[in-house]
Amino acid sequence: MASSGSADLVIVANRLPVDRVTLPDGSTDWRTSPGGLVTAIEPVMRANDGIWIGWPGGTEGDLEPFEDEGLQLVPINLSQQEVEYFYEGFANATLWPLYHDVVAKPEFHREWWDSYVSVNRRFAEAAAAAASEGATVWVHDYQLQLVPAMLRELRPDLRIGFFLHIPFPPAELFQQLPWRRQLLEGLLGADLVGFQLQGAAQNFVRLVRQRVGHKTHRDLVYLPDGRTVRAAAFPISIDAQGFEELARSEEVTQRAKEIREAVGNPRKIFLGVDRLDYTKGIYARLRAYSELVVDGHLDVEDAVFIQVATPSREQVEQYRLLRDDIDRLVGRVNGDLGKIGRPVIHYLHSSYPREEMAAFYRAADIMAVTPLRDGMNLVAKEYVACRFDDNGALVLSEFAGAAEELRQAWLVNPHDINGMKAAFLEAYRADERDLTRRMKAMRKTVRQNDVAAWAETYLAELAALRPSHGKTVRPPHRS
Ligand code: ADQ
Repeated sequence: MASSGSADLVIVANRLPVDRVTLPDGSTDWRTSPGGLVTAIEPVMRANDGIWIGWPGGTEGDLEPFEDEGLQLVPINLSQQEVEYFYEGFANATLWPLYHDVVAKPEFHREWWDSYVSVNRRFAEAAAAAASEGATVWVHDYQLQLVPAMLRELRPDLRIGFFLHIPFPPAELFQQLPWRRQLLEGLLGADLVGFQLQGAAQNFVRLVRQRVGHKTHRDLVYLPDGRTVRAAAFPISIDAQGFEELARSEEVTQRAKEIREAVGNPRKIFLGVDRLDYTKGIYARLRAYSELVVDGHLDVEDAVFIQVATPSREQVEQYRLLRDDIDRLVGRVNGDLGKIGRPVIHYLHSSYPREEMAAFYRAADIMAVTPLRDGMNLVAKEYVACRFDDNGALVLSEFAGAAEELRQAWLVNPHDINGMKAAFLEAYRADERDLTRRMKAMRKTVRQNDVAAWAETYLAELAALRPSHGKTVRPPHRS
């Protein structure tokens, strides 16, 4: 057994919750990255003096553990080849497309897999070294599916949780993977395997029964060594109150007005906000919208589409191709249909602070969230949280996890261009009463199930599985 460290709670995720920034004088510093996971986990981390293990980005090796704003961070260094094989390769060109319904073709390369195994081992070893006797270790996402079993072997005393942020595919797709059994066995190292949706947990249990041959009953897997693993759904959410407060602030109110003016004060603004990823359905969405203009249902004087796309995974071939496709589509649509000062689509390929995102959400009348497949989709929930005036319309893909909760949205099949056009028009023409009724119900859902509740529920259920085993994680201090 590896010697134990001092932390009662260890978070293991591909990325650290901070980004390295270069200051004007050339030196480097760390800035907390604004992701939802940090918001969710930070309070529990602080209450338990937790440690976060992750890759800081880049390939500058030999970074030592450090503290940033009271958080203990342990960087895992990756070589250039590991970035290419483990991160861009196996994680983002094999697993990502395979787990998202094969909307792009997954590539299978043995050297990528070897790199995935060795990087997962490095994360597991770092977790084993950081965790105290009986500690709780919470491993996150598809990049680290082998960590639970590797860690259990090193440290059987630990309580180990795993949460998958992306969909878990049906058996028919998963079994294409040459290393399917190893991945399932990797996940079975955890006590609790969490998914966004019930259906994903069921896919997992069924695969374990078929491919690994373990006995299962409902959400439980019985291992030959007497251990039981539970697979269950924990739909992730957002800091709903934080977003609402931001949206209500004077600055954001003013900025939302400026945005509306800057795009010519049209009757209605459509908005799309995504990482620039082929799973997000950006191309089909913009095509559907532009066809409404071609057909004469929408006029560029009355309506505009703002598409905000965060640069993402730019070294991966599929993402470069997507960027070119979107660039061309936007150029053509604006060239063919726009007028001076009235483009059909405003396209912003950039990342923004949370305040600016809140201003976009407040400025938009119709939010279009139309992924081809998405684990949850936090953008949909952020939009709802910002609409404190109970208006605004959400057009939401049936294939986003969020669709299971946000039933009052205009639900669409993102492969059906005509269906999407119809939903956009309905949302555009909806009367105030209809909008209010739908938004009120969705806001209630998002407020009640926020990200703090998500983290607390997950950790409580993990602790409840084997109550006599391991220490208890303290709940976050409430402000
Ligand atoms: P993502 O695929 O990244 O997350 P999503 O859930 O929509 O997708 O989260 C994106 C986040 O990035 C949101 O918080 C959004 O505000 C932010 N963002 C998007 N564009 C931005 C921009 N231009 N500038 C700044 N911020 C921007 C994965 C899964 C999802 C799952 C989450 C959480 O793919 O399905 O919901 O993890 O589990």
